[in-house]
Amino acid sequence: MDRRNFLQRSAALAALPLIPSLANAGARGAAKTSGLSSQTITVNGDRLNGWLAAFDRIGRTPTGINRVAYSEGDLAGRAFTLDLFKQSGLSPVIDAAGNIVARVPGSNPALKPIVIGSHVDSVTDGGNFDGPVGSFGAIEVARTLAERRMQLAHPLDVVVWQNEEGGTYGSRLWAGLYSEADLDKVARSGKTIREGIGLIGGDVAKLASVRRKEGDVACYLELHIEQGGLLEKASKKIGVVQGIVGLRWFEITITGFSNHAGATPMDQRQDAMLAAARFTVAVNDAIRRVPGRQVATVGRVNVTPNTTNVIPGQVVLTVDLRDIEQATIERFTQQFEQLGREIGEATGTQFKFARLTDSKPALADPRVMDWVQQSADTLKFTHQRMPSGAGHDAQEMSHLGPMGMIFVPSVGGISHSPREFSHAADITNGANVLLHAVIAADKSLR
Ligand code: HGY
Ligand code: MN
Ligand code: MN
Repeated sequence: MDRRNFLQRSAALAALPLIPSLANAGARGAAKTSGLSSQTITVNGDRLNGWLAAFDRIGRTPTGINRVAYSEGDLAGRAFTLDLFKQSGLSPVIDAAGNIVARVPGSNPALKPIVIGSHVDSVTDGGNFDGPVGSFGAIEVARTLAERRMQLAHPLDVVVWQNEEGGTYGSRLWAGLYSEADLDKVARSGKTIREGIGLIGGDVAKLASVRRKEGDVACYLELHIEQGGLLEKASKKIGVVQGIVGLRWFEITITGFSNHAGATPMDQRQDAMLAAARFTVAVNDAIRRVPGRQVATVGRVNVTPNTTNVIPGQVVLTVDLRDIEQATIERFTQQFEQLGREIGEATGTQFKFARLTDSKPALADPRVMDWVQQSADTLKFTHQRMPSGAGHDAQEMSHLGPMGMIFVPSVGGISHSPREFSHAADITNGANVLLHAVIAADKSLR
């Protein structure tokens, strides 16, 4: 199904009849999970993909999807998502961190919750699938369980994390992986994290109330598009994620001296742009010189005064450094700082390194990988185990309990782009694997 008729599956599919609230499923004596055989249970793929088709217009601009955290597009995306929760009989609340959380009671309230979810904020000029597939897939799983009157033993928390793209803030606030200084960092929308949390309905004064510690989560499962091309290349339907790369974002301020572009001889310049250009090439060379899967990207550059006839006096650029090994990240951090000193020396400029965000590499729990794999086998979907080159809230959630992720193919391996696309059938497959993995986790973790 191509993009055009994907969009024709209008919101009408989404406007489905309301069902009584799930929140008091227990009160209505829902059948326990020993009711229907979980073999027969499947999600409503048309409904799920209808939601995604309707969501495509939210925050869409001529250059792509812009639901950047704390922006108008994000607020609209969160409002749409809250409506989906309610349409699906869930009772969402905004926690102090600004995450959207809905709890479905389990038959044994003494058990820790199984948590499923993802995010709905996007990068600048991004796509419609990175985040919403897992967020709406989680809502669909909860709705399907209720419609089939299957109550888990564990409570089930459906979560839409805030500001995943700016550094997995919503989940880091649950896991306590942040500092007070982080809250004053300026997000892509121009608001600080602190301002953003207030804007989306959180309460910075009460962040302690969302804090969980290791063992507070029975299991975390996240459905997500692969954002790479491995599944498509291998013609596999499901990715069983083994681990998520660690990532470190630097903001580097290079200070030179603004001067006249015509009257300043070439050997008397402190050209911040020249230093930035040399540094960008040197970072790329350093990363590629060593065999491995490490990656580094200079993605954002701001030049001051950014004027044709003035030698740039300042450049602020970012580096996104990732690898599955933390030691590799540390090693390249040293190398980049050394390059800054050397290039600064050679160009008469100063390099100042600041850390924007740091997420540690995280391994999926072997049991959770097995539940995902067994679910794919039950549903007869081909699958392969694989790493995640993208960062996810799941890596922060791995500090609170056993974590696992389910990948579905990205067409052409494209993501963080308006050309990001995943087929409806693949999305439905992923949601069905999530559903069965949740049921398996519930049975095994009792
Ligand atoms: O940047 C990432 O890897 C993720 O999409 N936030
Ligand atoms: Mn994502
Ligand atoms: Mn992303």
